[in-house]
Amino acid sequence: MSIINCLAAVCWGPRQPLAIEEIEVHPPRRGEVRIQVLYTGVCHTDAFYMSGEDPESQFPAILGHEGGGIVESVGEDVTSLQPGDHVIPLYIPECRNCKFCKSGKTNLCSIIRDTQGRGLMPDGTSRFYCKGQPVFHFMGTSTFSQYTVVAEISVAKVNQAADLGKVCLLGCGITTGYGAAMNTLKIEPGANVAIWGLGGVGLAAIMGAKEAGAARIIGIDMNPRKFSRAIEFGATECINPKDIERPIQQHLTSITDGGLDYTIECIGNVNTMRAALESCHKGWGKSCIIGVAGIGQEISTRPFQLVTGRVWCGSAFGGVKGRTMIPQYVDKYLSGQLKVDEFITHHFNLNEINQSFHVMEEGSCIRAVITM
Ligand code: NAD
Ligand code: DAO
Ligand code: ZN
Repeated sequence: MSIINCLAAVCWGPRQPLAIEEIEVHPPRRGEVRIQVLYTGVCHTDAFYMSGEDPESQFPAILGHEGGGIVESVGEDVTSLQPGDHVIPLYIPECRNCKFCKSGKTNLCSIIRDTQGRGLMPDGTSRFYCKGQPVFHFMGTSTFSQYTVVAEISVAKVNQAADLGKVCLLGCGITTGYGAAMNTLKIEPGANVAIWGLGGVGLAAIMGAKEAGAARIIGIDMNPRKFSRAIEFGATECINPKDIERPIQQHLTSITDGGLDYTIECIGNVNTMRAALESCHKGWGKSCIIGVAGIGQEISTRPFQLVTGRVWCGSAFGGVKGRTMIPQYVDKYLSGQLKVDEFITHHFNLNEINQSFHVMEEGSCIRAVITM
């Protein structure tokens, strides 16, 4: 196996636009695979890292974590994948062997967490070089490159019938919202649910709540342009907190006979996280935090809210064990039971990737897909 020269969007430093560079992608080592990335989505987490506010930010780095591609080559001892396989890289691996994987209680496989958090492959080195210097990996995926190298345990092999330009989005946002409703909260038929934030993650949470048979699904967003799509996805009503004169939790408890059975925060704002918890029904209401808040932010509520039976929880990647469940989600998409195409509002080529961040910031974008 030889070094591959290809193009990648490199982040050279905080608050700088991505630069399209020719890079070297070195061959996969033991337990690794090299993937030709064909498509990638763009997510807030990429923008957050670019801002330099992420304490784990290191530069230069190749970002991206919503990819779809084809295995180009495999390293020593790789048994579950071969060249030609269609795959979705995973930012939460599934080794099936660590304490976390074996617990049956979580999807947070932690076997390569340390090196992944430091932007390196599990052996502590990088496979990317640009202008003679090593470039950091990102989230164990680095899908903003035409070729990437990832750990075998960080790869979901998916049905070749699926369009990778669509199902790449199952690598993060859609799976996260849908999975929080289905796996983390396990919403039951007839439940009343409220969802804060009607971006891609919130819409996916609505999709999950609808599939679970929720009776009432209340979508909440400060941008009323988000409402029509939320209704199409299954929200039964939408509320703009700006239109409500009293605190939103007071309004919601009054229109739902005491509060919601489930609430989901898909914004990343500690005030809406509190509102979501306090909108839950006494005795059993459960609130799930998905949104990622800024550095140093803390949540708070009166402890009595929890003493009286409300439950606060969180969800990462929808509680999904990626190697096992992403192929199932892809099959669900292929059989028409899971929306994916409906999330895509923008398409760009790799050399236009910075535009995808602009449309995300201005609020017109649910998900952009980049053709590599
Ligand atoms: P998005 O920006 O597309 O959507 C957020 C929505 O919230 C927007 O429609 C915006 O108008 C609305 N909003 C903002 N402030 C508001 C407020 N104060 N009140 C009401 N509405 C408000 O974002 P997204 O891609 O859907 O992601 C949502 C969150 O989920 C982000 O914080 C992201 O980092 C996080 N996320 C978490 C995970 C995870 O595994 N936990 C995975 C992916 C994304
Ligand atoms: O195991 O400590 C850990 C971290 C696992 C990663 C969880 C990521 C959740 C949120 C990421 C934002 C979206 C990409
Ligand atoms: Zn594990």
